[in-house]
Amino acid sequence: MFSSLSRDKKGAVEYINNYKPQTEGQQLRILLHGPVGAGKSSFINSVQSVLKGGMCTLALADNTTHGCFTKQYTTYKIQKDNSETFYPFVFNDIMGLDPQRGVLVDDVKLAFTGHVKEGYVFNPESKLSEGNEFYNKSPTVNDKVHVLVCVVPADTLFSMSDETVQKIRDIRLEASRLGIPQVAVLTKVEEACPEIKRDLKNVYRSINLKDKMEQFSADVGIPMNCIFPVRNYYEEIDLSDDTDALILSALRCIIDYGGDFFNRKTV
Ligand SMILES: Nc1nc2c(ncn2[C@@H]2O[C@H](COP(=O)(O)OP(=O)(O)OP(=O)(O)O)[C@@H](O)[C@H]2O)c(=O)[nH]1
Ligand SMILES: [Mg+2]
Repeated sequence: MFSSLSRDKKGAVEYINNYKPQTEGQQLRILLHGPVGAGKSSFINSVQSVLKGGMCTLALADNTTHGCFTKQYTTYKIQKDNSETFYPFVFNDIMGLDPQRGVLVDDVKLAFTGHVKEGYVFNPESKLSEGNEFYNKSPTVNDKVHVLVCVVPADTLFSMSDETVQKIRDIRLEASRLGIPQVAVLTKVEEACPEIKRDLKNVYRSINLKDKMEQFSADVGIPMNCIFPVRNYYEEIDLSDDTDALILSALRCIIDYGGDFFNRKTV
């Protein structure tokens, strides 16, 4: 039988496959930020895995808990149907928001406005200066960030340091100032709630998770309808419809929000 879940999935995949920014050559830039080890790289890998229908490791994820693994400003593109074309949206995975050694809020702000060049290695000690070879003096619309995604782990949501929460808030405020839409992706939901570990579909019923989302929403100021619970692909070999459905609904909303901003800015 054709379940509603696989029908939804088909619809979401079609929507994403057919998505086109208004102008030819435009590209939607999605910037991921959040605490170290939150699952930012794993989320990019998960999106690619869902769209390709098999496990992918485009943005290497790390399974150690020390320091930040992602240090470079890197753009990830996803190839369409093994052809030479790419999806018209790209991801930037930024170094984690560690209170001491993480990326500087000032550098995230520079990334918003397209001033950080590909390959820049973030320096937690000092901000990217205009004289640096990785400073992009004349960013195009494609270099700018069109949607900001805050990735936070559900299982350790409330053990985040005050500094990290403050950094998330600062970054969000700057994005708001620039009119950049924001979405949050709550990862590791199965680690946060035993009922979800038992069955991922309980994501929609879990009071426990809803409480966490509400608290997080109040802490950082992202509305509930912009917070998406997901479980990333990080060790399984086989894809599952339930996991896919969560990742796809997050991605669909990210694209929608980003697209709105993009069209508004360029019309
Ligand atoms: N259980 C569980 N583990 C996850 C999930 N997503 C990521 N992980 C694990 O969390 C660890 C960190 O994931 P990464 O994707 O490297 O995290 P990151 O946010 O890119 O980290 P930095 O680049 O260091 O800032 C890895 O061991 C992943 O396997 C998830 O949804 N559930
Ligand atoms: Mg990473």
